[in-house]
Amino acid sequence: MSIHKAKRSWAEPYKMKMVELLKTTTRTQRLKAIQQAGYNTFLLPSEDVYIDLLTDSGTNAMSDQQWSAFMLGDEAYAGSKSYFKMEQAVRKYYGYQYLIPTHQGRGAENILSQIMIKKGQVVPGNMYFTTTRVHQELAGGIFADIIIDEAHDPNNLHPFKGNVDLQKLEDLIRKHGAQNIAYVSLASNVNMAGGQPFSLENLKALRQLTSAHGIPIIHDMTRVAENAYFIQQREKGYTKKTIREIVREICDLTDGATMSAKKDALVNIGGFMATNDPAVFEEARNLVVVYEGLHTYGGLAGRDMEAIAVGISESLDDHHQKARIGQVLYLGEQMESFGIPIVKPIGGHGIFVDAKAFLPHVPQDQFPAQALAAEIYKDSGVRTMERGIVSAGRNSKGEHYYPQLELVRFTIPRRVYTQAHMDVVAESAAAVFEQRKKIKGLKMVYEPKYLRFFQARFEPL
Ligand code: P70
Repeated sequence: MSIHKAKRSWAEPYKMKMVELLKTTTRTQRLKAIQQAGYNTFLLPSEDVYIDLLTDSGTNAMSDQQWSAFMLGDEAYAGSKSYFKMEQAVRKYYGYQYLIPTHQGRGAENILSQIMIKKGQVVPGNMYFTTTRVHQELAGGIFADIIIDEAHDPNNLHPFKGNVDLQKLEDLIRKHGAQNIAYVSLASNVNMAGGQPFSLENLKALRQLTSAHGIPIIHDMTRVAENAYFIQQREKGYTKKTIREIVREICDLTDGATMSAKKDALVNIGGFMATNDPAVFEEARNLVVVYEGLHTYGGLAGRDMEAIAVGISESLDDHHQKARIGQVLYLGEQMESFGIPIVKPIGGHGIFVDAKAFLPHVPQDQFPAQALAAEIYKDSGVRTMERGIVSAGRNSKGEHYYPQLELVRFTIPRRVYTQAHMDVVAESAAAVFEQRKKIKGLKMVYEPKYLRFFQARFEPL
């Protein structure tokens, strides 16, 4: 055997042409910064952050092709050429016929929810997402979680934790009647479950069940390419299919979609709503002018729509996804080797640390994930995000939802950080893990009415 033991590593299918310099901070500076931020990483100035793993949303590095497409942006108020390019990309790669651009995902969620939900209707979904649920509720809908139970268990190794539990959906249909179900809100690569995919087998069965009852499927396709990668890796019959083919098959099994293009589609801003239903399109075209802008730009600049069109195509490249999810896997395996409890299987867009297992001595109403995110920042300037009780918010009676998953998300932007950055992150998490017994909970001292996690403030107990 030769000295390199026949090891064949893979690497990113791109190289760097420009870099952004980062500031390093001292521990004293970080202690002050997190205190001033009310122990909420959303309130830290990014200048005080070294490695920013708050989100993969809008934080991706665009390619030279995307940047050059920027220069082709047609900034006409009406009928922009760039709109037609984006429409063409959505039709070609996703198969949806009608496109309404929006400033980002939640703009699309607002319009779609207003059109498709009647007051009092139930909206079943494969786990809640914060902005999605808030728009469903503002439109008078009642969210019902129909994800499989395995998704709520961080240690369960089910390969498709994003799957819908069809029995739960059938029970809802029986209880409320199909006419009282607005649609099934189906997210690909479920964010709050840890970036976990559904299988095509499950989606096909869901399609059968919903078609039998005339219930539409609305696809939150924010991370559909990542879901397709897992199907390619894990599902029987799909190993030889391309991500592009799998994505198309997923979209073809649904009736419409909302998307935050800030994730999969590799841009810094943008989103859309898409549908195959001309009546829904008609209404959306009416509503979008109230909230976003004319239906051929929906709050985006022409250059943004150009970059989205290119980004959609780049996101479906098999090598791109292998490197993207490969980097997440690398970080997760490093953390596991240090004994840090994380959600398994390792998901698509980040590593989700199990704060309940990390800090078993901190009760959930003392916000263990929030406290842990603050500790990680103090240790190394790495910024992460709480995805637990603070994110879950309160129910209509004003009580906290107590989600089973109490997580800290280490989210990886696409094409931004190196393997060495991942080493620094894993080592910081390990250093905090060694000191875990000394970490205390927090109390909330300011709570906003909507999506409280963004602006809530805390103090140490
Ligand atoms: C994140 C971001 C956004 C998102 C999403 C899914 C599955 C819709 C949207 C909304 C940003 C975020 C949002 C709320 C709380 C924290 C962070 N997710 N559906 O970091 O899209 O942001 O473009 O309006 O993941 O996960 P947009």
